[in-house]
Amino acid sequence: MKRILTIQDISCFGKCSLTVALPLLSAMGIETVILPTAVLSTHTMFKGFTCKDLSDQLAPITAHWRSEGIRFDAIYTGYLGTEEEIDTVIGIIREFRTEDTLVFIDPAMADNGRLYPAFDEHYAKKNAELCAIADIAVPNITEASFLTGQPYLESYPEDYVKDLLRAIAALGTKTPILTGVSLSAGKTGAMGYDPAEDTFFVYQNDRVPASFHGTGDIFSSVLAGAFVRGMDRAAALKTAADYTALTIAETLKNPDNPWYGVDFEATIPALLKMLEENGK
Ligand code: PXL
Repeated sequence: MKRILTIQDISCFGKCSLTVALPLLSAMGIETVILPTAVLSTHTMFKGFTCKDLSDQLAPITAHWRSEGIRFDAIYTGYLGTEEEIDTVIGIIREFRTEDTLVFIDPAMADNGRLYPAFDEHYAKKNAELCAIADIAVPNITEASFLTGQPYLESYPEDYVKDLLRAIAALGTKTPILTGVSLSAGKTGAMGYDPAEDTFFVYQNDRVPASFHGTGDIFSSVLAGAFVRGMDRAAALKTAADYTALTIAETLKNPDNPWYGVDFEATIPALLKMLEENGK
């Protein structure tokens, strides 16, 4: 069985970060090791959330793993609370990475043109250092603009997306994949760039007209899992994008749908079918 390490916070209530990554990756048949960076009462879109930073636990936990000889096929990082934590995580990746380890970075810090409440531009630049050592980094357009210093545009031509992708590759990312990319009216999806081949790859599906918190974590978890399962880029992007869209659509059917997250629990059987259909 493949084994992935995911490094993110636990937002106890709110359906994001580890409470999404762990169930989805486990359902995908991947042993999922967690390294919680902080425990929050809820995600930071709630007012009055509590937060206990666990940064001082990262070194002793990983030192123990090292003494046990534990290895990972992939390391997937999500929301990280502070710049110091990013430095620690860079150290952990350097230590545990082997030639075969997939380093998958989701620089979760911003959306819709704005940084999340806990972050500033200095933090964003620090995240660029993490993306620099990624095999795959999956910023959305807002995050990509903060990472690269390029302007944020709400509507854009395809060349804008390509420029952002090239700028992320210039940071050092081997394969950048931009999420939330809309290349025509009513469509949304992702576009990636292979700097070695100087080629772009893209997947678009119908936009479900709603936006929910945590959908970035759902997309990233499934995409990371799909790559770990050995899917090629096209199949991995399609699976992650289709699953996210389906999950948003299912959530909208729920008359009491929660604003703070999506009903991904209801669509796990469909995800397993998608994996079967892709032969992985
Ligand atoms: O979904 C990303 C995320 C993860 N963790 C925490 C967050 C957010 C987004 O706001 O606040 C604590």
